[in-house]
Amino acid sequence: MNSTPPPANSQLQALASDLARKQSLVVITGAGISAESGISTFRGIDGYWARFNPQELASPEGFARDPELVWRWYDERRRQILTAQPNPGHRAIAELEKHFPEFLLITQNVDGLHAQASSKKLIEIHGSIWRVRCMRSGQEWENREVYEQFPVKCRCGALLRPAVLWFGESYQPSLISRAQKAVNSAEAVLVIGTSGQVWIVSGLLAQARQNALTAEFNLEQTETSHSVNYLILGPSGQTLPQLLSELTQLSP
Ligand code: BJW
Repeated sequence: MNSTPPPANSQLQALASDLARKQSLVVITGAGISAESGISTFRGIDGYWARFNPQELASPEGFARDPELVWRWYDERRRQILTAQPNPGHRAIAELEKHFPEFLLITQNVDGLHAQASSKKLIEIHGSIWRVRCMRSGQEWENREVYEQFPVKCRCGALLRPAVLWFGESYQPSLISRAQKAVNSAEAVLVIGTSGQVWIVSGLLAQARQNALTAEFNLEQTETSHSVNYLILGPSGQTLPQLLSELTQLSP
């Protein structure tokens, strides 16, 4: 077995040493954190939006026009996620939570992999692919079925929809205010595996304390990169465990 530690990365060491002095951390994640679990991202050449039209599949208007098409896409994703496992990046974030008295993970992902990796202080700001909502009553519940007939209907006869946040829909006020409060008081904010194209990332970062430490983890530079203190390039399934290992050496 090769027990050689990963090569030292001075950026990661410097970030870990800054984080070791902080009491509060907010982590914001996007589809990139789940890419190494085999789940597709949205943007980029391999992303969903290169193959599908977001207005057709992820908007209330698209659902009203063709609920069967939308359900077939969500059902395909449910099947893919069912066989996926959290990767070392998800697990490193669950461990990071234990290092900070104040901590919040805000994920845009609907796949549930952070919870599966044992993250506890977690907001799924775009909802969950494992919840459904009745279009008549507005009631929501957890549902892990893989369907055979589309569109999916409620027992009351009305359509069910995935309980996720589509384009043009508003964030749930209680979730957004919890996220904003945590970001406002956080001493450090990490933004991981997101293109930052959806408002929530730039909106929350703009609210981070003036003197909060900010770091981005991504495969490539994004529109967020110019405004952060640290840019850690590489697959988050590798860079996050490295960060955790550096941090654990400083504050076990
Ligand atoms: C790796 C990696 C590896 C790869 N390691 N990295 C103001 C008012 C009203 C409307 C708007 C407004 N501002 C903007 C809007 C319109 C719209 C919007 O943002 N449009 C922009 C696209 C221009 N926003 C909305 O409609 C939102 N609502 C809203 O803003 O309401 C106003 C409001 C504000 C405040 C309070 C109250 C109300 C709703 C947006 C809903 C987004 N929905 C989707 C789909 C539904 C969920 C689902 O089915 O999964 O959510 S779209 C899609 O984008 C999905 C994602 O969660 C989201 C973000 O994508 P993400 O995660 O960043 O993925 P990618 O693919 O873009 O990026 C992946 C990144 O990972 C890349 O950078 C890779 O390099 C990297 N990567 N592998 C590290 N191994």
